[in-house]
Amino acid sequence: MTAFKPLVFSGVQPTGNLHLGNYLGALTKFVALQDSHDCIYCVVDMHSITAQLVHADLIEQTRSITAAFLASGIDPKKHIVFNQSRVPQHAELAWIFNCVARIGWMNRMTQFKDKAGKDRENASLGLLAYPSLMAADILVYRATHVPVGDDQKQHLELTRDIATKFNNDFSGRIADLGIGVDMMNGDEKVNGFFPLTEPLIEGPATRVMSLRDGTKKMSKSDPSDLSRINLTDDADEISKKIRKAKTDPEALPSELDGLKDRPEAENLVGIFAALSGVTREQVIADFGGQQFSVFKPALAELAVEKLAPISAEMRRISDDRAYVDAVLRDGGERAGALAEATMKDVRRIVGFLH
Ligand code: AQP
Repeated sequence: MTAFKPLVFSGVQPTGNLHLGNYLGALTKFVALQDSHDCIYCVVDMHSITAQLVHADLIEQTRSITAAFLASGIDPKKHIVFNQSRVPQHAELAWIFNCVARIGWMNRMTQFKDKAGKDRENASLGLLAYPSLMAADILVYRATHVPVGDDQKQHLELTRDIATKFNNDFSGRIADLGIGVDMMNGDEKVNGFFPLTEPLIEGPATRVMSLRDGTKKMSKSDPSDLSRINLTDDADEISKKIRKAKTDPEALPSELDGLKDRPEAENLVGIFAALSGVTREQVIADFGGQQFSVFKPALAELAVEKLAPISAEMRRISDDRAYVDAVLRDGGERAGALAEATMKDVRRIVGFLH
């Protein structure tokens, strides 16, 4: 069998307003990859009930994330946009992966430790198994590339571990059925059913930090709204949040090295670089030696210029609920057909009688 066809998959949880971190860490990459790859972008509503079961309006949140995808420039005709719960094959494969993965692997996940906090015994079983469902999201399409922020790196390593173990555990069946694919695992040539998916984590803003604490990542669930710039914020809110962003009293350094141990300054420089499409070195070349009283207004102006059109487009698309629902329905049908084709083989490999 020939090599895996390059395919991009990624997902975003409908757990709140999308913020600048989601935009720079994920959405801008989703958009850029559309020209070179077939892409599947998913609103992962099943993931959103792992940390908190009951949401005020999960359906509206799902529509809102979809509107953000479309407003950012994702083309739902050329590619696939859908919500996870519409394609039950994700859950079916996740169950098999729950039996492939080891509890020790899940216990080591830093996101689980962060989200479960001190009361681990009381966290949902779904939160522990989150990476198994994420592996299923990706591998049910046999996706080869996943654009994500840096926080998802560990989950993607686990996705490769699950694929490797499945390929090894079922190597005999895969060979008997003749449905293995040759691939490279490092320098070693191996044969298996699932690809060893590559994460795509690069650029100056793979981990955008909170505007209130440069050591914490910008997050939808941070109780302080001042900690993040939401894609729905208007120009005044964006400017206010950047003005109030925590910084130290020093001017910006004249060398990139001078940002070490200055997490807030480093974060704002990274955001500027990512929004303007230049390197952090270039930002330092332009603003080195300047005070934040000069840098922050320039950053605010840039952020408003880049985000205001997306925010306006999001509002326009959100008002057309029928269109958003039609995109998800159509995407769900196309995704479902692809997922079912994979699951037909997976059921044969595992030995389920159908
Ligand atoms: N701060 C960030 N910087 C860069 N990328 C980020 N991503 C999230 N935060 C940052 C990337 O955005 C994509 C979607 O994330 P998600 O909503 O599925 O889950 P998350 O990582 O748990 O996002 P949040 O905002 O932190 O949500 P909560 O507060 O609900 O946990 C992913 O590619 C992620 O890497």
